Amino acid sequence: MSRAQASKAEAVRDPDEALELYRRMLLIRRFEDTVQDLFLKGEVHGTTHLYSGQEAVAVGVCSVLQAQDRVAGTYRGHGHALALGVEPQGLLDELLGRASGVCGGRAGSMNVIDLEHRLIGCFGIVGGSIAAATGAALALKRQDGVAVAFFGDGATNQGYFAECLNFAKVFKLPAVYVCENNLYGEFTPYEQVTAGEIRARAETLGIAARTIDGNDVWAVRDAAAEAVEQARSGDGPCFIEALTYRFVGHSRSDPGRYRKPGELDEWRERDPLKRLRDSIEGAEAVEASVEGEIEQLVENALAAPFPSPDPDAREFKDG
Ligand SMILES: Cc1ncc(C[n+]2csc(CCOP(=O)(O)OP(=O)(O)O)c2C)c(N)n1
Ligand SMILES: [Mg+2]
Repeated sequence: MSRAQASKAEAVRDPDEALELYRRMLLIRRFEDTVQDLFLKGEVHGTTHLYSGQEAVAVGVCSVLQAQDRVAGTYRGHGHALALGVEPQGLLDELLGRASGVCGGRAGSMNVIDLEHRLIGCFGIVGGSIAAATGAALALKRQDGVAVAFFGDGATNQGYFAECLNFAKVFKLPAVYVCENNLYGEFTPYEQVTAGEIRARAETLGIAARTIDGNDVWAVRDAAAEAVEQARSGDGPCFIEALTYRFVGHSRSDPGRYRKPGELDEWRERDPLKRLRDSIEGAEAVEASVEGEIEQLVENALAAPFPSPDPDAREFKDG
């Protein structure tokens, strides 16, 4: 059986769900390409940390969440936001510092919050999302909700990580910890700064943990469905280590010269979008529609007004 046939055989999945997962991943990819273009034109204020390459993680996890659940993302958070259904126009306007941005143009790329779409925040502090989601899980315990923390491999070396996982386990909190292991913390290969297996750090606390292929959206979705169900049922927190890779530099100024020779090409072979595309019908129509959407987003964002310079003026809805 060829690889394409094998992936087609696996695709006894709901075709509508497959298309929706593809649409969301593609929206994130094209959104990030567009942010980079706009950044180079001087339109994006502050810095950016793009999510390109890691789309399957946010999309797979967020696809199994319910309305009462909550998510904390990182500074690489455009993907987390879009996977949750944050309006792409509001997000792009935010990055361009416009009053119509989801935070009134005052948060920029790294600190987006959109409570209406379950996003309790994106955090510039490495590991901040772990603490925020743990706190949310404490509240959600009474509301049948689950809190998800997305964070990187580097964040597992922060004090928050040990403190919060311990707290969540002891108090059986409905939290799902999703470590996006993209092999680097900023410019440092993770194995140079991380002792042992990341997953084992959760396991040693008695937290159910697994390592999955984070570039396979179905693997992510299935692992997340199980973890979220366990957390919701009152059995306490779960941990997922999703192995993935970022296709671009850490942030705007990083050409990624520390990558091992051939590494980027190898991971591009495992591009989560390509892998899903091989197994679905109707991808072209989705691609045309996302392309049109992106063009419109850019036109609207560039034409949108900036906020008032008055720091007390609030153009956005206070959550
Ligand atoms: C507490 C803290 N320390 C250092 C930094 C600087 N910093 C920003 S991103 C980053 C690397 C984090 O790596 P990882 O957690 O693997 O996430 P990734 O960037 O790979 O998504 C560092 C050290 C920070 N923002 N916050
Ligand atoms: Mg990392």
